[in-house]
Amino acid sequence: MKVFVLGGDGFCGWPCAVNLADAGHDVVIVDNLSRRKIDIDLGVESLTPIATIQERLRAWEQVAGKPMGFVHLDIAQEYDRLLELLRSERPEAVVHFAEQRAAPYSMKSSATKRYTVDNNVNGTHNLLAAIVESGLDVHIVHLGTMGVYGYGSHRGATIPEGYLTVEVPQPDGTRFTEKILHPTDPGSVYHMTKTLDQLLFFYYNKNDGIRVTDLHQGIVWGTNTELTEKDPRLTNRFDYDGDYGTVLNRFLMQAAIGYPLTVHGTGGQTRAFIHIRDSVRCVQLALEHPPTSGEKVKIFNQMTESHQVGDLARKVAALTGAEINCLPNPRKEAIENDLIVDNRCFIELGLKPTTLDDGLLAEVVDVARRWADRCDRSRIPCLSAWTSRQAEAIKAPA
Ligand code: NAD
Ligand code: USQ
Repeated sequence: MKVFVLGGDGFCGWPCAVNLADAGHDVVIVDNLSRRKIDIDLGVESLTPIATIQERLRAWEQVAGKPMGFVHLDIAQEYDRLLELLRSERPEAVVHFAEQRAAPYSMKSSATKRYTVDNNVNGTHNLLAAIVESGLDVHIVHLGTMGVYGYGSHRGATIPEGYLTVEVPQPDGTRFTEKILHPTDPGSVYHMTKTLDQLLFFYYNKNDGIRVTDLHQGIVWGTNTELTEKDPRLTNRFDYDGDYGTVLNRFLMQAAIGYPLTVHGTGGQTRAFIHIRDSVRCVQLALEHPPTSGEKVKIFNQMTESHQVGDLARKVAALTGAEINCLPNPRKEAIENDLIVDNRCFIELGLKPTTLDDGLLAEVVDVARRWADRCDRSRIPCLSAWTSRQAEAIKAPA
């Protein structure tokens, strides 16, 4: 099928685009290359050397024997071009990765808060409005986040796949049950944009019958897939800096260069994780199992394991001999939380998860140690603070 991959030059989008092309789909990447520009603004680079999008596409054509399309377009700013592209290419599905995805970057300043809201909310809304205006029946597969449910206490309850069944008491003492979107509890401006996306999907699905699958994805770890390993020019990015690096990949890189693992607070935060290979597979499964006409938004929890940050640090330390450093937390977040997640939709569709135990060591040896000399140690600390109180705490001498 013809598929647009919005944000297909990014960390999750690139291996996904390559995988869909390999599976025989006719892939067009749509990206404004803003992520590469943010690297330049921040003065950081992916730990792995990444080729330009043009080199990536040339390499893919040589490896696969057929080309992938690319359109340089800003989905949040260029509505008319987006509409025209939909009309001319008539995709059957659009996978939507094209958002500013770092929570710390979104909390850096009022400028980055405003950019994150403008970019993410406008981009998603433009896509929905353009699909309606085009009159096409396009299935949207959106990359959302587990963070929409929040990381406060769920009092031991299992987080369902998007919808919660509630009982509503009536004045006459009777009760009725209702399935509602799970209440949201975002922990950053970035996470808040994902909760707004959810409402946009809910509305356009109800009003216009747009078919949507919203993937509530956990923290992605790892770097490459079998396909991106086929040519050095296909190598995926690996972020390690204090804004874009996510916790487990940061710990793996820190262990590789002998930098004490940067645990925020006591490390009692529990989060959901998924390997990049499984993320790619889940997107393909979601595309191949679209909602039927008239079906409400499908929501899948795209994660395979939950771990406490402190436990992850201890696991990586046991594997590598790294030291652990508990730092003042730059974020305003619960010191500790429970996280039990229902992810049976993907398991029932046949996902075979890559576990931490299977993949950690390979990632340290093959990626983090291999590229260790490209790391700029001065860019490791997380300096984006959630409030002035956190800013003071991270500045205070240890
Ligand atoms: P990324 O920053 O590496 O990639 C995002 C891509 O989208 C970039 O190539 C960027 O240039 C592009 N983009 C951003 N705004 C755009 C716009 N207005 N128009 C066109 N292109 C635009 O991020 P990622 O890690 O690949 O994440 C992709 C998606 O998956 C995001 O929506 C993110 O919220 C979600 N997600 C990521 C993770 C993770 O751990 N990386 C976890 C859960 C969910
Ligand atoms: N943390 C540390 N040390 C570090 C970095 C982070 O202890 O060096 C802690 C944070 O304080 C937080 C947890 O690790 O408690 C997770 O942080 P993260 O940066 O790995 O992940 P997060 O900010 O939640 O965002 C990432 C992606 C985002 C995605 C989200 C999925 O950047 O795009 O939506 O993971 S989820 O966490 O499930 O909401």
